[in-house]
Amino acid sequence: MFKSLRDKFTSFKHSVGKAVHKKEEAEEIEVSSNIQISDLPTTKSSGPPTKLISTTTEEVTDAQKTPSLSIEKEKMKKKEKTKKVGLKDKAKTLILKREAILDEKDLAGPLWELEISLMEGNVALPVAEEIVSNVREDLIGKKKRIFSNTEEIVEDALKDSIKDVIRNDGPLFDEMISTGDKPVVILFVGVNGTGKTTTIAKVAKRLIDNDYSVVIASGDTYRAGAQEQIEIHAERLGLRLIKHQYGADPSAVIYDAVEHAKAKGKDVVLADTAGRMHTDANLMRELQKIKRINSPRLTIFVDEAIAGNDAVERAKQFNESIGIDGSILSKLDADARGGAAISIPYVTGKPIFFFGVGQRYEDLIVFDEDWLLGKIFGEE
Ligand SMILES: Nc1nc2c(ncn2[C@@H]2O[C@H](COP(=O)(O)OP(=O)(O)O)[C@@H](O)[C@H]2O)c(=O)[nH]1
Ligand SMILES: [Mg+2]
Repeated sequence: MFKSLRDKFTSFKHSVGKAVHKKEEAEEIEVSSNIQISDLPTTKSSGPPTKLISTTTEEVTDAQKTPSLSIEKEKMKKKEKTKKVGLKDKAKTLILKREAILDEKDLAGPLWELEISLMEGNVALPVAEEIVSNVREDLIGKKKRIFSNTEEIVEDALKDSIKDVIRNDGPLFDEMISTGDKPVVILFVGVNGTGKTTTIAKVAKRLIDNDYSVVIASGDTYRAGAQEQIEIHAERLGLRLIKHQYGADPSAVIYDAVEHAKAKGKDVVLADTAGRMHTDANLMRELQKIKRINSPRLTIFVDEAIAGNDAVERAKQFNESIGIDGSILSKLDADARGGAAISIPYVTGKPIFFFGVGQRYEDLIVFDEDWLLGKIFGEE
């Protein structure tokens, strides 16, 4: 899960680390050209001489900011200071104070590499651009203490920018179920084989565990075996399944399920539908009809993480043509890249409610930004 993104982010951290290092070296050279050998300690201080030269960076940098000061004056000042404070102490304080300021030029290479990496990790282009621009804004011009951990700073910038693109302030799935009129009708849509039916069973199990009563509508009246597949789940979970013949109008099946739920005082109707391509206008119109007749509280788009950018594009198209309230991304367990998980919320402007992470009923994870970031950045 997210291995590719994790590796790429690590490589970005290293690249920025190198840029910082290069900057340090450049400063050291500038500094050393302003210092006479007599300024250097002759005692066995920790680290090679260049390290100690670098400890005076801040002083010299400050002096450089005041061009009116002659180099001679700078040297005098430096010598005075050196006398007052013991060399070792001086080294310590100055090391702690030393800073590097990254500019656009330092980061151009690493940021370009980051954008390519994101796209290779299946992050959609506009999302990759947004992340890169957030990271750029965060890192450039900031004074970074050299002795604070560069990688940590970069990781924080990456995390913040990812949080920004996945942020959604809409109500959570559980809130939507617990509030408002019953039954809550939830329509599941998406292309074929992405995990809609399995996801419905997982969501049903979760609802039952939370003490809701559930009815399932067998709205895939098209694909051979679809009704039997969902029937098995309903039996296992002890749920009532409402179904018609194959070829029947799915709007009518779902309508019956809603009527049944109303009559029996059930809390939730989970409505399956046949998979369809977002490019098939007729089948998309069928979904519009289902929505018109049954007014689902939630229309949830289901797709598989392994489809990467295709899943992102489909999420966008389904949202534009029928309007979705959120997504569920299945098969995250089988996806090494993970870009779709970051891209879908941004591209649709709608939350991801759950991740599917396996074939068992309990392999359903409530979307949580900290969980997602933890997985991406390799914290357990
Ligand atoms: N590894 C894995 N497989 C899944 C997950 N969700 C669904 N599947 C499998 O994907 C296949 C297609 O699922 P199905 O629910 O029939 O898809 P549908 O055509 O969209 O209804 C089945 O073999 C499922 O067991 C998941 O989260 N992880
Ligand atoms: Mg199905």
